[in-house]
Amino acid sequence: MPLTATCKRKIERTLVILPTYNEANSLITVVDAVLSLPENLDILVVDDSSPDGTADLVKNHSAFDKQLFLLLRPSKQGLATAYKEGFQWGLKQGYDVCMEMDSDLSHDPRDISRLLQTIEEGADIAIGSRYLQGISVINWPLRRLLVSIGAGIYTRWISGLPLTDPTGGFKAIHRNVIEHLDWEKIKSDGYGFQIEVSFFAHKKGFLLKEIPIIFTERRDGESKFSMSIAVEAALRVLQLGFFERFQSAKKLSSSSYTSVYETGETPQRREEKLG
Ligand SMILES: Nc1nc2c(ncn2[C@@H]2O[C@H](COP(=O)(O)OP(=O)(O)OP(=O)(O)O)[C@@H](O)[C@H]2O)c(=O)[nH]1
Ligand SMILES: [Mg+2]
Repeated sequence: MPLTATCKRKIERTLVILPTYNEANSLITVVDAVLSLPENLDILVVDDSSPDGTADLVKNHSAFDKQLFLLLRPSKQGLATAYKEGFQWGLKQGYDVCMEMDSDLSHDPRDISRLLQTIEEGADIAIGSRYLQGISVINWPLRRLLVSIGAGIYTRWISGLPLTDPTGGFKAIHRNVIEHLDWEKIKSDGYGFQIEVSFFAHKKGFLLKEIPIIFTERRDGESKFSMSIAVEAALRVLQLGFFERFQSAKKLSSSSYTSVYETGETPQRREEKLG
């Protein structure tokens, strides 16, 4: 559905959630870049007591407890729960939009404005895609690139999720999605979380829109990517695929489900329906 001016909605407060585990070398550069944007954004760092002292850098920043907040967890608990807790914090504080972003400078803070504009134009989730205009990834080893591209093809094929970059982690999410998503259905600890959020939001009738971004390999710190995270995501996608087939079978028998792409619903109408 083309997004039109009639779908425009106002975003007053946005929270950028930055999960961190040992990101002391890059975090403050990311924080300062986000705070310097004209949108007047707030930041929540969700740190799992990083041994490198990432949390202390947050506490010592001049914007701490004004525009920069810290959720400190006692131990490393994974990306998924970091975002889940961050979203709930954002809802309680009354933010209109919560953003997901890495703290390692792989995501360019200057792309935040375009993601937010996409939400203003009517999308419920705006996703930065590395594969919307060819391959826009800088400095990744070939093996990592092939894993990412393969994961995208596999996820689209098995689950039917219509995204060019279903594992991408640079997103703006409107609070309606956070309020209405069935969070207990989201099981992954790692990257599968990104797929699950988009999958269940799409199934619920929310409008997902991708915009092109350029992704740059981290320059500092260590990757938390692991084969176990990739396997967890692959198995979860299989389950989602079964879920999808089951839903399609139910749809054929009851004709009850229509996606937003078919109905052309506006966010306002969906809000009425979901509210
Ligand atoms: N709080 C918290 N943050 C995490 C955890 N695992 C990863 N992160 C953060 O989540 C973001 C994404 O993780 P990355 O390791 O950069 O994952 P990636 O971008 O796919 O892989 P690389 O860039 O190759 O490292 C980074 O900001 C990490 O510091 C975790 O267990 N807890
Ligand atoms: Mg990264």
